[in-house]
Amino acid sequence: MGLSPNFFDWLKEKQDLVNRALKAYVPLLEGPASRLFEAMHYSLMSGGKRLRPILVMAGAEAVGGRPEHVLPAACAIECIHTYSLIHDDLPAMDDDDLRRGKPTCHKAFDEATAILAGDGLLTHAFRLLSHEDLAQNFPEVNLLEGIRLVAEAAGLYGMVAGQMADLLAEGRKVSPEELAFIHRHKTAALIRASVLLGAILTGAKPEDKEALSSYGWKIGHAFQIVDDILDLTADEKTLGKPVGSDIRKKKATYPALFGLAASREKAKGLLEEALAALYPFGSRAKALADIAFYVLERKL
Ligand code: GRG
Repeated sequence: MGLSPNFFDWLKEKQDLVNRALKAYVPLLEGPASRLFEAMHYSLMSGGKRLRPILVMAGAEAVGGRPEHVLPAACAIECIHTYSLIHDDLPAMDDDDLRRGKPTCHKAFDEATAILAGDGLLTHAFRLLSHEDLAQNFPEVNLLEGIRLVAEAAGLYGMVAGQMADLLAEGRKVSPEELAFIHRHKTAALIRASVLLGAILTGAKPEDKEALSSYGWKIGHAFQIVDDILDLTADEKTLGKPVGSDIRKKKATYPALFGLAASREKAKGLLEEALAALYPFGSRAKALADIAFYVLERKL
């Protein structure tokens, strides 16, 4: 078992679909505030993998939904992800000059514009989650459940809290429990919410939501562990940042605490658990299974 032979063609097709939808659903307005829209689009369209929006579509598919029906929600998640990267790169946070090999938003524009671009993307995400194109295909009660899910995962029960804990952990050794808290909140919460969002909009049964939630947590944790491994081992050119930069910043990472070999083993174990959670969905979860393999094997 492993990646389907045509996985990368499939991935490219889905990435193109997301890119077209982002252009359609995120405004690029002329006028006195045009710089804001340019900055938002600069970061939004700068070559992200689109993992989270593709998970939204694959989550819908797993419970019998049509991927194109959840596109506004998929774009909303990518807006939130992009906002988090823009703010994370700011001097007050990680102070990074490069993201995906290009100048970060505050370097290409300026700090105030980058803050507002992040704010604009986060706010627009909730406009998209309540979009009439979603309301046309799904009951509004499903939209409301999706909005609640995303607000929790992006905010105080997820990413924002995880980012705070991560910043507070900088420069000192953290316990395994603290590291697990950081990973779960900062990274895994939004990844889990992406899968669940597609399923919830489509009208998933409680047992389906439980299984997809489990899958989401597992691949979310695996994603962060692999990210830490790549940061340690990949070269400067591919990542656009110095080798081991998170380690040099004395960040809480899995390899720093447990070593490289144990980190690889942990990620593999999580992949197996994620695949096991997909069993009840049969062939409808093929995309989700492929994405789990991709999370483990990715090089970028
Ligand atoms: C500022 C509230 C706030 C949160 C920031 C996302 C985040 C929290 C910090 C980014 C630091 C980081 C590198 C976290 C590791 C996980 C992660 C989000 C990696 C980047 O995601 P990818 O690889 O990015 O999906 P692409 O470039 O493909 O979109």
